[in-house]
Amino acid sequence: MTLKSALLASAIALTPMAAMAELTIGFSQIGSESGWRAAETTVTKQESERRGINLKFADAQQKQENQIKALRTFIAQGVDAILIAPVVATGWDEVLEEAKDSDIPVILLDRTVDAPDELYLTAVTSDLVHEGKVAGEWLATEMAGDDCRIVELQGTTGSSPAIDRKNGFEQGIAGHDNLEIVRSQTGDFTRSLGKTVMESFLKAEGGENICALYAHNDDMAVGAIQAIKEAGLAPGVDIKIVAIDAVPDAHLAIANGEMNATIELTPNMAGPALDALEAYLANGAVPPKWIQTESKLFTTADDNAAIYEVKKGLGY
Ligand code: GYE
Repeated sequence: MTLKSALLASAIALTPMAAMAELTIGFSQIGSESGWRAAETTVTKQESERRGINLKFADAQQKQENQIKALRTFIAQGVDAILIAPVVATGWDEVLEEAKDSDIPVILLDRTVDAPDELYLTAVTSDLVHEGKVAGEWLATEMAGDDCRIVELQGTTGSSPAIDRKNGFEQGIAGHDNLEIVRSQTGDFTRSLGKTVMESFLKAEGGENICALYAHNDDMAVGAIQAIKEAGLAPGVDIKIVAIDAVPDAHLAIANGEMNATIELTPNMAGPALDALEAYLANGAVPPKWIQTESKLFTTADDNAAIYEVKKGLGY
């Protein structure tokens, strides 16, 4: 523990709630590319307000250079800690070193980085590989040995969810020779590009030759559903659809028979992150390098209409 964090810890130890109320935290958010991302931003602001934290929010518009600029600004401002959802996995070592040199703890939210783990306090993420594997295993069970030509909409190129969810899905379908990924391309986690890329898949393969879509997030799946309908096909029936996030519109699509399964990703990464930060700053409690959030599969067997009604008011 450095002198600065020791002094801060002793100050917080004396007046824990008041000291937390004086915390200033910089949050470098990727952008608002998906409904899930918007919900994460909402929840992070709510969790900070609840704790009396002064949150400095920076939206990077999906550009790494904007996130690096934001981190340097936070460091210059001498914030007490930094939260970052890193848009891609590489290119962070230098700026994370600068934060470390300034004694500013950094916590990663929902994505990881290819950097030495001493450069960040902890990462609050789901098991991204497991999510992909659950999706693959669900499709294998659903197809029950029938042949299935699969198209895949990948997340943002170079991001840890795109890398890990692709690897996990391939693990999930491994050993099932009846399942084959015939097209795989990034839709950048957005509805619009998900629709455009699905249109290209339908044109290239012929809709009748596509059995299933695996999308790395629900927003790309929702865009693809529009493309499938415009091609005169029934999403969820002619083409099975499995994705990840469990945003309200995915539950609505499943309830309407237009999608088949989604794996839930909680938008509340900030709660566990701020709890860990509070313990670290108050008494030097070092958290594990990975705080894992749970992943839950939802299918047509669940009451998706009711779940939609509950979730639609939660900041998505
Ligand atoms: O699945 C997607 C967002 O980083 C795991 O990013 C997150 C992903 C999430 O764009 O909706």
